[in-house]
Amino acid sequence: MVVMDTARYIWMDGRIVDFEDATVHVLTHALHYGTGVFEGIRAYEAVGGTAGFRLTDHMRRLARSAKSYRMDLGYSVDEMVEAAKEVVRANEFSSAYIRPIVFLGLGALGLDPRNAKVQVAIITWQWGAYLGEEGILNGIRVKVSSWRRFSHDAFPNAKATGTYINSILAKREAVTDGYDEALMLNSEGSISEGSGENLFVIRDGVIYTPPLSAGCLDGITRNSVMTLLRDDGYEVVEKVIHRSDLYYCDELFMTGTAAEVTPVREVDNRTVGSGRPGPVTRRAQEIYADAYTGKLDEYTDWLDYI
Ligand code: PPE
Repeated sequence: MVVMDTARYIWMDGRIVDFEDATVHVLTHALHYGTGVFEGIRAYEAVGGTAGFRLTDHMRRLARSAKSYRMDLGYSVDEMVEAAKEVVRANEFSSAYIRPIVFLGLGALGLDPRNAKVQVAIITWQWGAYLGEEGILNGIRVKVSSWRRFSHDAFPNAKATGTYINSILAKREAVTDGYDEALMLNSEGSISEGSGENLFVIRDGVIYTPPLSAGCLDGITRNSVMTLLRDDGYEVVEKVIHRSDLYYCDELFMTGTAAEVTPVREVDNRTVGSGRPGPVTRRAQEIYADAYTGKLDEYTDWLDYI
């Protein structure tokens, strides 16, 4: 999946180090308890040069995630943005996936980690189509997982490393059963999100997505796509979505930094719409790509040039 040897340099605790030197100790608190927060950002070749798409917004979310877990990031959002740029430049990437991570290191084990040192790293690598080239072109097959999404009142709405074991259970079940991706219900039984993506449903020309209270991540791609589609004249509604809504809809797609806009062609062995990516999905893919490549003047604020 991730071709780690393409990145020669990693930013770690304030400086660029060689790939081989970006290591941690086995007593790292986050290894034992999942006490980390992270981000995923893509940088693209855009009009005017390589640019991180909503890089600053991602670093803001990282700072919020850290705060919610009482971790002192130790760098400002601007410093984190600069560090991300620095590591992409050091690796001479013209496009890249960027992974900042903030985690508790050495100094304490046990559940009161006040003495554990906060460590910060920014890794970058080349990451192709998250759900496969074929998936982004023609759509993926998903199944509703038997694993529920962790409840929104059990964890802050943050991107924390530890919570991903819930997504991994769902993803592995889906892949083992022959599907591309898992969709998770929340504890109330309504649709929350995919293992690593938000979800959009289209019916009779209206676009629906679950509200944050359904327990989904406050996705930056979700937010971008909602804005772009609304500005394009579509009605986009945040609404509780049930499993059967997926069976009766015209189109379905998933969004995420890694997944971008990925069409869904089948849910629980039922064909979605015509079985081919529909017009709204195609339009969402098109305007999202135009936005991240800097082709739309209205959204150039979303680009942080590297
Ligand atoms: N929900 C989850 C659970 C999630 O992990 C992601 C991103 C999203 C929604 C979409 O969020 P955003 O990227 O802000 O639009 N998943 C990241 C990591 C995936 C991974 O496998 O690692 C990503 O897309 O970078």
